[in-house]
Amino acid sequence: MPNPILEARVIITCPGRNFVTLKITTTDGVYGIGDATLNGREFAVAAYLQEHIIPCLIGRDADRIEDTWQYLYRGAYWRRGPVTMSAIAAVDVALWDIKAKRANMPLYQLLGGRCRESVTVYAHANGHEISDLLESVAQHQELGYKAIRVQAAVPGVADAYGVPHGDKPYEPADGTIPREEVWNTPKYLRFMPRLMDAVRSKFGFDLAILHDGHHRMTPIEAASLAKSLEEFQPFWLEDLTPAENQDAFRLIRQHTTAPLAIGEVFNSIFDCQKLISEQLIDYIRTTIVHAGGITHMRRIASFADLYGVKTGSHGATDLSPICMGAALHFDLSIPNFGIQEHMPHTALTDEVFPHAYTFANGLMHPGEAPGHGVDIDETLAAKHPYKRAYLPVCRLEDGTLHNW
Ligand code: GCO
Ligand code: MG
Repeated sequence: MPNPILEARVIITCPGRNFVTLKITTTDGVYGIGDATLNGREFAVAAYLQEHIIPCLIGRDADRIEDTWQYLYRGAYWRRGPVTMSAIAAVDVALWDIKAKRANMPLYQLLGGRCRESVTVYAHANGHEISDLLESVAQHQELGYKAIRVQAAVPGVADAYGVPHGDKPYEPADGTIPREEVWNTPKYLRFMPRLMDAVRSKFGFDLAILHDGHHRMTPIEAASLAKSLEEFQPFWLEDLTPAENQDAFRLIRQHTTAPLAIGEVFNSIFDCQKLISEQLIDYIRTTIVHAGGITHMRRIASFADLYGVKTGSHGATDLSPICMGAALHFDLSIPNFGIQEHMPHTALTDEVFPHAYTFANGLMHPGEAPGHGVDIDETLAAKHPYKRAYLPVCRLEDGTLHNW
């Protein structure tokens, strides 16, 4: 029996930061929701959905998830890119939500059932000084985390990635126009071994330690960082250099056995085809929302599995709780899951998006609610309207525009 789509709507809300949600309702009254948030470019995805996708959804059979994915991907003629792929992802996740609700199953069951008991997540620790960072690592360990990302301010460098300004929790999209940060790579390269040494000396080698380079190095700088940190056995080094040129990672790989992770800004399997098939990375960090939904993420994960590459999905607070919920079902159901990023949302965001997923002892579970288990309180969402916000931009000390 077909299950035609009756209605689809975009909901934009800002419970502290902006989120875009697609809500699809079918003629039998079941609804599903998908995350469509693209930090700093929210209205581009909202307009893509409203003007170009929703008119084609009405009357389509909600059960035909793969066919709908192909229709939206191939049918647009213009392929890929963060706006297109986030819009497709929102539809895809909403349809998986509907299908799992109709089957009366938590989504991971529909995806083949669980491959593990729960999902290991990593937290963010940071500090203005190494001593603050060590304290932050200790606090996260007390919360139960077994894997922790470490970022600290670099002496003599105005702005380091991943460190809050002042005492507020870290949240980079804070400018009504983009804030300009100033960066110095050589100072960072000299500082990082000191940071890692301090962390390993205090916490030993059992704790999984991660670090994010946030695209700021050239390939040879990245190789030099990885080589210098290898002895501290990082769980991974993330986004050391941009990957528009996937070959850049071959150079890094030639110099180090430190595990490499990348992919939070990728949108499709083609962005990581060479990285994976030539085994230039160890973890692929694409997410449900920015890489075409569950349907496309399953394709990326299956491809990665052939080459011993594991997943390590992006899970920052600019991805809504809907993405987090969907990611946890995905993580539980695939064989080559590696780790999942977890940056907890604010209490208000959690209230706007009530959810079945839980955290305990460094592990998360998507819960047993039918569907992906995340909902949206539209009345509360409406009380927190969109506020324009930009991610920062980054310049070198001589004023050259760099990668943030
Ligand atoms: C991470 C990320 C993020 C991004 C953010 C940009 O590893 O969590 O690098 O924090 O900076 O998602 O919008
Ligand atoms: Mg990152």
